Amino acid sequence: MRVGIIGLARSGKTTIFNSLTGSHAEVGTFGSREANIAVIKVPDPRIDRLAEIYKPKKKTYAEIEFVDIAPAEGQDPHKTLDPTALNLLKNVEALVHVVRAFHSETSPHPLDTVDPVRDVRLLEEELQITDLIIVEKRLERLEKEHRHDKEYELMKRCREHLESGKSLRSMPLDPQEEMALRGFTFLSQKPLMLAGNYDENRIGSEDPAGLNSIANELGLPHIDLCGAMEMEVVQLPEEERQAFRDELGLGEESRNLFIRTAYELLGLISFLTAGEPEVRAWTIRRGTRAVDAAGVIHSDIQRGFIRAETVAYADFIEAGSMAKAKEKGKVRLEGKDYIVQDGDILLFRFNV
Ligand SMILES: Nc1nc2c(ncn2[C@@H]2O[C@H](COP(=O)(O)OP(=O)(O)OP(=O)(O)O)[C@@H](O)[C@H]2O)c(=O)[nH]1
Ligand SMILES: [Mg+2]
Repeated sequence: MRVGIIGLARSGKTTIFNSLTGSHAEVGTFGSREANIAVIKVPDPRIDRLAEIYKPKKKTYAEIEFVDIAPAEGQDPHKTLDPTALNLLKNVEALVHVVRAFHSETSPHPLDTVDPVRDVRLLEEELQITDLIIVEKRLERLEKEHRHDKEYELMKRCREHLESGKSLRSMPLDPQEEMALRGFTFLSQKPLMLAGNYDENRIGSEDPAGLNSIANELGLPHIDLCGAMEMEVVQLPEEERQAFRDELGLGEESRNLFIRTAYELLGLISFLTAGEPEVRAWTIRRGTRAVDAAGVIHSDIQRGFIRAETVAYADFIEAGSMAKAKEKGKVRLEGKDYIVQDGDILLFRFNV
């Protein structure tokens, strides 16, 4: 699972990237052209528990790769995306928009004033326009070929939707249309979460920046944090972190909380595989069919899919072992179209 971190210049993207991944990428470089990339493990007590039971050779957590995008130097300060960024974002499955709500004289906002609601609207618009350009090109092409088919109708709907100032993620699609759009990797269709980056003294007060209301208006999930402080904490030696957090009244380790929240808010779930060689969590989007989940492990398993032997994590733990879970009738055989649930322990039967 790959997540892109986007936002206006100097909104604290790299700072938050560092605090999430424990990296030490340079902050305040004002548009360094290097994207920062790091992989983190998603904390998951279910994996720890399954590993105690199976004593596997290998224990593998779900992973999220964060890509920290840097806006190009010298470009329009209202913009966050350039060809390099667009290229990187093609392959991300979800987006975190870092919205600046902190004030800093040494590192001023590129638009001079701190106005999170404006920034959210700006970036939404940028994503929509980026998609609209692709849609229009495609429509031109289809018209030239006199193809007034289903795709043509779908593209026209996309155009209308985008032109009315809405992102594609809010456009209802049936599974066939979903498939038809997949190849375009539309940015405004990717799940997006807002991360409000606050001054330390304002975090926790009642919606100081209006982010709550804009998030609600646009139907976007949203969290608040203080990037600068989180980064400081993460870069401390582990044994000093808690004392520092207590001193600042920061509460529990918010890095893990952020990761789990991001995971949920972005509509991600894990299915599990368990055996002696490996206990492992795999990331999928909520609503994924069993046959597509199989493809996350290997395309052969997807191609040759027969059935998925399925047991819910809680049922498995309650039964105590796979044999007992079977005895109790908790292990089901599911077909291709079964919608995989968070925590399903799956064993795929396939034939290639
Ligand atoms: N006070 C305060 N300053 C912050 C916070 N987060 C980031 N900063 C400062 O803001 C400046 C920009 O932070 P970066 O993390 O480099 O921002 P960015 O979005 O990656 O910037 P670009 O990559 O240049 O677009 C730095 O000087 C940070 O120290 C915060 O939560 N509070
Ligand atoms: Mg940066």
